[in-house]
Amino acid sequence: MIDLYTTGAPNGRKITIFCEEAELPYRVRLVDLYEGAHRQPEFLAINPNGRIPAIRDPDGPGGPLILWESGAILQYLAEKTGRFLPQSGPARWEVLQWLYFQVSHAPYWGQAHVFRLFTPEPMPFAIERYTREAHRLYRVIDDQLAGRDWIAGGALSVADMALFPWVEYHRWQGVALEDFPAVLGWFRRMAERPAVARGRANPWGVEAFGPSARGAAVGAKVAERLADPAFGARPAPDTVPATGVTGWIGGGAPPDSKGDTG
Ligand SMILES: N[C@@H](CCC(=O)N[C@@H](CS)C(=O)NCC(=O)O)C(=O)O
Repeated sequence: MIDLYTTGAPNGRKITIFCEEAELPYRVRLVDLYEGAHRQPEFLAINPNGRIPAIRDPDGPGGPLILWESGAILQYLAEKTGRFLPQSGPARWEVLQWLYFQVSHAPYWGQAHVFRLFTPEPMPFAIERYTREAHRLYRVIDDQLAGRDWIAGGALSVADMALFPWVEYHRWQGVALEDFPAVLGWFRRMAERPAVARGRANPWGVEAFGPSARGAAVGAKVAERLADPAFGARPAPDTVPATGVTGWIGGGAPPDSKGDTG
């Protein structure tokens, strides 16, 4: 049975959702980030990068396999089970393209979480930059999902499973899903799946913060921020001023621009 080193966090939920969908037996080995378990030598021996998720597959190719990085784990499990990643053809590359898109852009959403919810003092530049980028990414996904049930390859895939746990945090990112109707429809399709429901709740869901006192403190902080009317008044994509360096880097140069770095 596969050991999954994880906690209640979006990159870990990618893998619980996969295992539930693929009916692949797995066992959660809790690495509670709020307790600093990911910085302990026992876990660093598994993932020297000190991040979840990681897996240990006793039946790996040529012997037991330890693997970390959520995208690599999803691809490995998809190939191991023959599920949720086409084996060849353009659909395979489309799914991998969107999988790589997700894993390489998720940190923007992560930074939106940090700067919108967790800095001791508000940092407007960072809030603007990452809120703007969060919206831009939802626009890209919304355009792709328009007229499609799933993000890539014409069927549910590892790319959907990578995206879903991050879109679950849209409120943290200052995004209202109503502004992105194709994403909203897709999000509901995903959420209705019993396997997704099981995976997104293991070991705990987006509204929970685990058994530790620090987790409870983070949960209280999040609840306070989300209840703040100023937090809810997100900047909509076209009302965030695209000026100077912030506009150029965060929002992309306007089409008639020669590159305004002012
Ligand atoms: N690129 C990695 C990112 C993993 C990651 O950042 N995981 C977060 C939880 S979602 C984590 O372990 N954070 C611990 C920390 O920031 O110290 C992946 O996709 O697996």
